[in-house]
Amino acid sequence: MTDRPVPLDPPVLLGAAVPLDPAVAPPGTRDFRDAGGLPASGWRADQAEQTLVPTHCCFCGVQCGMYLRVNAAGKVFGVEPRNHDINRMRLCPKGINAYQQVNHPDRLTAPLLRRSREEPFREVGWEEALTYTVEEVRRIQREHGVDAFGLLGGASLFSEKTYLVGKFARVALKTRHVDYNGRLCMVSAAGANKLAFGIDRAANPFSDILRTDCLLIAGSNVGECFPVMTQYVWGARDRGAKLIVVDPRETAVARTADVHVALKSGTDSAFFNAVLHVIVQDGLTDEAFLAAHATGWPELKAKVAEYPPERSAAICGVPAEQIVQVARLFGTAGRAMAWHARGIEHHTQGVENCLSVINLCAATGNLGRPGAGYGTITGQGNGQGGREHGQKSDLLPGGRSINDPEHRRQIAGIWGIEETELPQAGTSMMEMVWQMQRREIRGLIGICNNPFVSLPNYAVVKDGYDKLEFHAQFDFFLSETSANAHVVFPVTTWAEDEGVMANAEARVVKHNKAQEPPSGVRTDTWVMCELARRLGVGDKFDFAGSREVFDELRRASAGTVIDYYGITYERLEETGGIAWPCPDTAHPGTPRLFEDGRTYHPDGKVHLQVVEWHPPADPYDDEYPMTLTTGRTVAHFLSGNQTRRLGALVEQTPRPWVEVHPSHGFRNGEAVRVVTRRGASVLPALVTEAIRADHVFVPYHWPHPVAANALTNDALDPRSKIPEYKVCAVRIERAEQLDPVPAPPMPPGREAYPEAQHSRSDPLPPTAPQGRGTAERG
Ligand SMILES: Nc1nc2c(c(=O)[nH]1)N[C@H]1C(S)=C(S)[C@@H](COP(=O)(O)OP(=O)(O)OC[C@H]3O[C@@H](n4cnc5c(=O)[nH]c(N)nc54)[C@H](O)[C@@H]3O)O[C@H]1N2
Ligand SMILES: Nc1nc2c(c(=O)[nH]1)N[C@H]1C(S)=C(S)[C@@H](COP(=O)(O)OP(=O)(O)OC[C@H]3O[C@@H](n4cnc5c(=O)[nH]c(N)nc54)[C@H](O)[C@@H]3O)O[C@H]1N2
Ligand code: SF4
Ligand SMILES: [Mo]
Repeated sequence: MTDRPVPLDPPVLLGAAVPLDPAVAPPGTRDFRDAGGLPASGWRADQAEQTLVPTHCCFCGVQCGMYLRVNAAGKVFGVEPRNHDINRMRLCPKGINAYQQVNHPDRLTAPLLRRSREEPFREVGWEEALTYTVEEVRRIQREHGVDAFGLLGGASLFSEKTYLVGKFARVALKTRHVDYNGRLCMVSAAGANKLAFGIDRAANPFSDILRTDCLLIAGSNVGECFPVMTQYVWGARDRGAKLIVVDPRETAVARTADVHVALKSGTDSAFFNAVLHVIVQDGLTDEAFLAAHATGWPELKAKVAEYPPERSAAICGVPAEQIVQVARLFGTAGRAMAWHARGIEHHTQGVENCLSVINLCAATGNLGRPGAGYGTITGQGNGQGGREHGQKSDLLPGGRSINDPEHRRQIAGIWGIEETELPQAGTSMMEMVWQMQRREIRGLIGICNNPFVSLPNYAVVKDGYDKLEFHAQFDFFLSETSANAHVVFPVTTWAEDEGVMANAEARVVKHNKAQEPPSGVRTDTWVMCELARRLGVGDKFDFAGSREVFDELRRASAGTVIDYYGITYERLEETGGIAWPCPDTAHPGTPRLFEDGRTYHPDGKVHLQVVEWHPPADPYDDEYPMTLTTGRTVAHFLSGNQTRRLGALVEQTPRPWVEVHPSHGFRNGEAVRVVTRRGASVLPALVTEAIRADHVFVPYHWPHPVAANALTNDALDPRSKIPEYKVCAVRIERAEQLDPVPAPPMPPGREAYPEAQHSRSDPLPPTAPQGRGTAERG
């Protein structure tokens, strides 16, 4: 922040050694050469009438720019690199293959309907599907009350659609029960950000990574999950920055780190408290910064005094010297930065874990300066934007609280309803499933989520959904969840509509429409507006498309912390992206927060929070002595409904596996039964020294019977309500037969996939990039 002397930037060398130059284009502040849809100069189509449409990848929170290639018939058929300043031409395996979804033979092209789960689906017309849905909404709400119908949204939707999900729930369905899949993803970080800073977004742009002297990455497999972001990490390394990685596994990025802290899952807050303990002891805190800009320091200081390195070393299963080493590297760096992701957030103490990292940055004065700061790496393409405008059960547009009378009045005014008509806060996604089990929620619409693969404790999830009297899903491919529904609405992919997403830097980017949807397919926006019209509130949903919704969203966010008012489609196209808050159309956006020394709390201070470590929810005993942790692999995305259908990605990674340390005596590829208190799966072993001997790891992109989520625990963080995906108690056993990998569900009348999908290396597990295999060495 400003009153601390800001060292002059070391000159950033231009040229081959620095892959990305932060001086060229801090987001949203400079002209953006690549705007306006023009391909690189000198490019000429090699086919008549072929065009390139500038847009962004649909998958992760990096939001790489790309061009979609469109042929003379107006169909997307390929991808071209785009020199957007986020990614400078680069794309990862998912980004390169993303276009194949658009004209994929598995696309849903007609609504599917059945009145009971005993019947097969029939393809029906839109009229029948919409009429039946509205009848069921009315019946369930008449018989059991408005709150007996729920809505679950998603953060792969454009922000316009996420805004509509929140409005559709409150104004058309009039229910309190609306939530979304970001609840499974970033809510712990969101909770911590709001408590500490009064604003929920990363504090610094990616380009600041290039300017830091010490980069700490906690609980993120950047190399596989945000592959293009690694360019920023290597850029920082080229300048000599130190790298610290905190992860029970030696991921690709961890392998190159100065310090890799391979702690036990579920112990991060004990670790970070001890790091701060040493920083205090060594006099490395920034007392001037703390006095001027923070509250709660005396209490926090007293708490971390209870975490000497020896105590935390025992909890975390790492050497005490490593804690001291991390403290000295971070505490003595001129500018230090911390980024984290789900590894520290998917815990019953997810909020505390994030707070313990914020405490570290604030106590060392590392906030609000180039190269000094803090960020959570948001996961889904619109993981950031998806949490801003009201699809979360307790939020209204602009991050307003649904519990705040003034906020309620403001939004009721914009929506043209009485404040008293606005429902109160609902519950979280997993709690809604428990309510389905208890038949408190009897009808549900799901838009952009696949809980049968992605929610924890599959047996509970299946039971909850099976108890629904009516269930509709919107998707473009038939997911495991949609395949269990009564109605499936076929909707557009990201390439068939326009709209915005906000990436992990809170930079709002514009996605453009590259082709017309296949016949029979509608946008999520159209379906929500049409259902609203039939529910009698069409006047409140009179939107021709994304642009009209965006204009209402801008107005609804004006004057809030999450201010989009100054962001227009035209400006996004000109600039390549604008970071909010952006209060007026002349405002350049806010790539870096807190530069003026103020947070977004009324007192302008960082509110430091005392953090206490507690053990994970699932206890260890003789039957379940080890730790299961779950996460991702580079080739697949989330529930896999999008990527398990793309040939190259399936070939790269056809099936899940279990990563085990060589000390357990398994051979590579051998069948291992992974057993928890909730279920069991038999998976091939990937034998590797890159995981703690007391841990196993399973990637989660596949359904039952090879679902990681048949094993995981549905315990929730009491504040953020995020499930504890990253740690539960487990045992492993030698088994005979691998469990089969089910083929993706198909709509009626289409040729199904063969029972199991093979790659050239099947049945051996693929060598994960982080998998430091040892089997070859005997
Ligand atoms: N290829 C690919 N990329 C993706 C996605 C995808 O599905 N596939 N999904 C996107 C989304 S929505 C998200 S949320 C992000 C997720 O991105 P990440 O959070 O980076 O990915 P994960 O694999 O969930 O977990 C990250 C790391 O946490 C470690 N970990 C486990 N337990 C602990 C712990 O207790 N403490 C610490 N410090 N680390 C721990 C794991 O070993 C793992 O390496 O990725 C995004 N990008
Ligand atoms: N064990 C374990 N489980 C986890 C995690 C973990 O680390 N471990 N990670 C969690 C995390 S971080 C996340 S984010 C969740 C994700 O969980 P989900 O959101 O359930 O997973 P997705 O695969 O993103 O599901 C999105 C569905 O919507 C569809 N879709 C995509 N775009 C659109 C669109 O524009 N409109 C509509 N209508 N549909 C669309 C896709 O085809 C897909 O079927 O999983 C969580 N589950
Ligand atoms: S890094 Fe993320 S945004 Fe970029 S191409 Fe890969 S999945 Fe898409
Ligand atoms: Mo996520």
